[in-house]
Amino acid sequence: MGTTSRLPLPYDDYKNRQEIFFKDIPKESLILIPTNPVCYRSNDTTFPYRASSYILYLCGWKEPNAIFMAYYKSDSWVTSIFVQPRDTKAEIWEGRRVGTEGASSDWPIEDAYSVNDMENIISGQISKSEKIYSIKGLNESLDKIIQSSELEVIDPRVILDEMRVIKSEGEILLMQKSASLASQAHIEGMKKSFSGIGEWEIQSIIEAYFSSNKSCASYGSIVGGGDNATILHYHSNNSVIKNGDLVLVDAGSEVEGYASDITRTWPVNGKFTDPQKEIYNLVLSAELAAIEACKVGSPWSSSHHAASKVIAKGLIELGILNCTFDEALGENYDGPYRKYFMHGTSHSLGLDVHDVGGGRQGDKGPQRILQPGMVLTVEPGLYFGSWREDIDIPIRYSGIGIRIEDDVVITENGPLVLTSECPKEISEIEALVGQGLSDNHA
Ligand SMILES: [Mn+2]
Repeated sequence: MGTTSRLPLPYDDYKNRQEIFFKDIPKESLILIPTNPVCYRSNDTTFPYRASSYILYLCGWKEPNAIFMAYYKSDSWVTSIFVQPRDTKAEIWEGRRVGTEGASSDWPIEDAYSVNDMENIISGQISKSEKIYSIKGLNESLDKIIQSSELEVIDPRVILDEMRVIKSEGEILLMQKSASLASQAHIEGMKKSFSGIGEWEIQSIIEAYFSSNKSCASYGSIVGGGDNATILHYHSNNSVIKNGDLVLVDAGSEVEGYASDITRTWPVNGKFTDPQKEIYNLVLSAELAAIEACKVGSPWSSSHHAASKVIAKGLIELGILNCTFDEALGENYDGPYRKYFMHGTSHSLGLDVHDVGGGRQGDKGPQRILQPGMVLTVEPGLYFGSWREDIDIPIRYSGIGIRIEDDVVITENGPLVLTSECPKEISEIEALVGQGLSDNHA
């Protein structure tokens, strides 16, 4: 029969992570890391299950109702996991389970217990401990047991987040797979676009590509045609895209838990208009400058500052802003260019699409310095919603929304773009759009 899951990374990678994690934990502590709860969509039907990134990171466990536990005994840390036990009746309905035997033999964990025994076993461990390291709010039963102990509870994410910021070679390989898959999916979307296509149809082309490769979307795909591209988290995807309009597609896949995150913007009829070209090339220059700024030793904000400078200068040149460069940029990069470029340029990418480890270390710590193995997105954009009453823009740019986003690894040899298979030059895009259509759309 065999197990229903397998480890995406070598067994020893998980063991090493656990060891590094334990180094920061006092020996009289009990570690309890619950996974995500199952979420209901409607009545008794659930959303597709996704384990917590922390439990995936520590031991690769994908099934729900699990808790990773560790405590110090004699002279070493003992790792264990609570899992759903084998249960023919439940498995007939919900699917096969790894069970306790499978967990302790094939996963990087010494002992495995049934989750049905958690109260007794955890209470027993609590009585031998002085502190608890746990993540609250994911497992109600666990929270109750912990609360009744009256021990100090410390959030282990402070330690785990810093570990997760730097990706291993194995993780970067998985992220490269995820990025390549999403790049190909965007190319499929470009090839099958035509005037009058529905946003939902482009969404389905891209997501079909994910599922046909045993992957899934790492977040809700954004497909916005025309003015809809000027709404940053547009999710309706229910409008028809007119001849002459651009479509902005922000969609990424997940491979073995690791996310990719790509945005491309293309004309559905295959030809950029002059005003679209002007804005597109400005965003592209900003994106290229921001990627170049992704260097070891530079502050986290380097990519955003590089993109912002190009955008501010370009907006003046196009007559959209009527002021000096310094005024356009503002003292703290908060000048009027922000009316059209409202978001940040980069976020961390990893097990979570908006991964842990943002611009600062901890909440109020110093700005993070870019180091080899960090993976971040670079995604400047410009948005001229015709519906916006708060901005004044030349009519030729009204209704244009453009974002270009790639995934970048920081390396000693400069930025490595994981999404480089996905074209972004105007000539490359124009050559692709509509090329995969059958005759009735050509
Ligand atoms: Mn992103």
